[in-house]
Amino acid sequence: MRRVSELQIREAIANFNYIGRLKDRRPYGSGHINDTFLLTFEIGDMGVIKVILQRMNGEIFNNPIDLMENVVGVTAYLREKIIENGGDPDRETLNTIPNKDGRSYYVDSKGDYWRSYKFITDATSYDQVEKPEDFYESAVAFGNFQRLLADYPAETLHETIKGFHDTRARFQVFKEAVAKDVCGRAASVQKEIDFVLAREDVANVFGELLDRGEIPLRVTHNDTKLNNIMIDNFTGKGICVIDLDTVMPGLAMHDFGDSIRFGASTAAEDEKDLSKVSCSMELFELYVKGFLEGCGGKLTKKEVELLPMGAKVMTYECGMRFLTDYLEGDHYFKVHREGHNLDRCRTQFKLVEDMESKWDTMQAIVRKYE
Ligand code: ADP
Ligand code: GN1
Ligand code: MG
Repeated sequence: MRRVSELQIREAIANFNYIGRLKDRRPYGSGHINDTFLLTFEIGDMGVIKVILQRMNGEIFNNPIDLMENVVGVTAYLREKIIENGGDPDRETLNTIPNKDGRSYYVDSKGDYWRSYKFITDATSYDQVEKPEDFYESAVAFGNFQRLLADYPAETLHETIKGFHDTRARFQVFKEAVAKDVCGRAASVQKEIDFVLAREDVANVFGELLDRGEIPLRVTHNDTKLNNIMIDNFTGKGICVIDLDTVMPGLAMHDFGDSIRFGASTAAEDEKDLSKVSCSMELFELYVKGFLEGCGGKLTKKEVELLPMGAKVMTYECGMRFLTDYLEGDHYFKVHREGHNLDRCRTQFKLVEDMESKWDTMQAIVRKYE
């Protein structure tokens, strides 16, 4: 995606319904997809207020209007549920700030789409688990999110990225990337390529179960990494699920699995020293417990049984996506150094291997909470 220019940022700021004097503006967060800024305004003598401004990634999300329709629909629905439950709708769900025409997005003169959210105060999004309790609370919150949306009219949701977690289809895309080898990088990563090819069964497992009607589609988040949840700085509760770009019909096991891949790892997603990377069974167990509590009995026996498989499939898929992007010249995920996507791919494959060696333990843990 083209770098965002100074002029574009100024234009966007001028076109949202903000008041007060802009005091500070800085790039924010560590998401791999959108360009996020934190703006601080001073409103007369009333003090300062922060907001989030984002340029949406128009290459990845090619229909930002549909996407924002999903976000507005889901957040309005959640808002009502939160109010019913006596919660604070300004902190417990995202709230869009309209542009000057009253729309939930602004299109700038370069054709890029922007949106703005109220800033969730006194809460943190973590890139790695610092306290195990935070991970447990994030599990409860992601489980809750799924439960709260259980009756959301799924047919009104647009598919913002086609086949987002269709691992079978991603396997084919990966093979094409290897065959084309546009950057001439394939020979240097044969070991990683072989790792993917040797596990085609992992790519197929959920597609086959869906084909046979053995698992249900639900409204899911589809990008449940730890930094997509805000943890309250005082209570330690997971108060708000953010990054709603990929809320679509999907699999409960994917939401569970993506959290494990990112949060139960003992190292960062881009750690270069693979000896530091493993899947913590303590964190895995905490997440199983929290997620099932949050889901409140909504999952079928089969879905619960398949949770370890969800962790393995999502970790494998993510590693394959990083490797595909590396082979294609790093056009999808933001990279901050040479070989960044390859480093990320390697941590994911190390995690998959580690899960394979701990498979019986993972299954035994899930059985404890069935
Ligand atoms: P990406 O798709 O690039 O990951 P996100 O929507 O997840 O974009 O935003 C990136 C980061 O910005 C988040 O991880 C979080 O730290 C921060 N963030 C996003 N929205 C808010 C918000 N409403 N309040 C506070 N922080 C936010
Ligand atoms: C991206 O947007 P962000 O940074 O929360 C990606 C996820 C990957 C993740 C890997 C829309 O998530 O699917 O699992 O990076 N989101 C999209 O860290 O592709
Ligand atoms: Mg994010």
